[in-house]
Amino acid sequence: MIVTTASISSVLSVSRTLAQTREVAIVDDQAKHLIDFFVSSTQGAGGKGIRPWASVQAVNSTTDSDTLIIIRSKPEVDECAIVGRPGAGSVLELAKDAATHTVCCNTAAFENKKLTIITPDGNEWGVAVSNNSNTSNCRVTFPPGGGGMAVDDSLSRMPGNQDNFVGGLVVAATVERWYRDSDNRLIRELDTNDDGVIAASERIVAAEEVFDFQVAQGYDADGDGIIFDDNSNDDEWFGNAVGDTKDSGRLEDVPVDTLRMLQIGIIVGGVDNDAVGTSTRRLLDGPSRSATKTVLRPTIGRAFLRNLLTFL
Ligand SMILES: [Ca+2]
Ligand SMILES: [Ca+2]
Ligand SMILES: [Ca+2]
Ligand SMILES: [Ca+2]
Repeated sequence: MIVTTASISSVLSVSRTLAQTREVAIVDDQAKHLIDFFVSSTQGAGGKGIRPWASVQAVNSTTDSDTLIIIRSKPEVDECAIVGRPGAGSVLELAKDAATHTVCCNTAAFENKKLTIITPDGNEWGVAVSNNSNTSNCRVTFPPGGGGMAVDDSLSRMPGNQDNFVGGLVVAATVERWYRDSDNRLIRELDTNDDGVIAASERIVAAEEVFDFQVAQGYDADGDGIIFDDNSNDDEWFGNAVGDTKDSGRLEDVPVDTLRMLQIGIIVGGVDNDAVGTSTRRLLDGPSRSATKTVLRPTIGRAFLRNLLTFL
């Protein structure tokens, strides 16, 4: 009897282990697919005059998941040079000459479209929806005006004087926003019709059972070609250590164009009825995440911003 009982329990234990191994493999596979997707997405962000440091933006939370914003130029719309800011208000004048007149003065290309307005060095930018594009005088308007262009502050890094955009570029762009909601879902918002509003159809659930989503930004602050990482508040990564702030340690006053890499991390969970107790995991500077009867698997990917090669 004793031998039999021991045999049965060891068989049970083996099958429990197999089930857990299988669950871990499935969850790891899901996490890997998501991370591979984010690494290639962020490496391909930007384009045209949108610099990498403008095209991938992270909104860091110290208590919850982060938000990742990816801005991409539209390949089918030409970028246009800004030649003036008539009236010092919400109107920009674009280049017109024999070759580009029909492109840069094209109402259909710029009216009611989300545009990225970029300073000549690419280090300051505004994202705004133009409500009017005038074919005859080649001007685009960013309402409501009243002294300046109205931009989406959450995406923009505006110059002190909007005249500094003159000499820069206007680029048609799409904006994707990724975040995790309170139901452990990874959400993607994409304003496909460019009206500045996210409709229900423009919000999709990309993955479920996502227990955390974290983004860290790597800067080569001292220009030595290395992004120093010791998982602290005094390295060259922002968002990799609990309590990280940009103005702690060596990232204080770091220029925006020293952004070189991202870390994108995700904790994916899978139901595991054989699991005993509560599993707890933490990722980068995120909070501890706990779940019962669940396998929690953290995965991190690193993306080198490929478009930098164009600008260095
Ligand atoms: Ca974070
Ligand atoms: Ca919309
Ligand atoms: Ca460095
Ligand atoms: Ca750090």
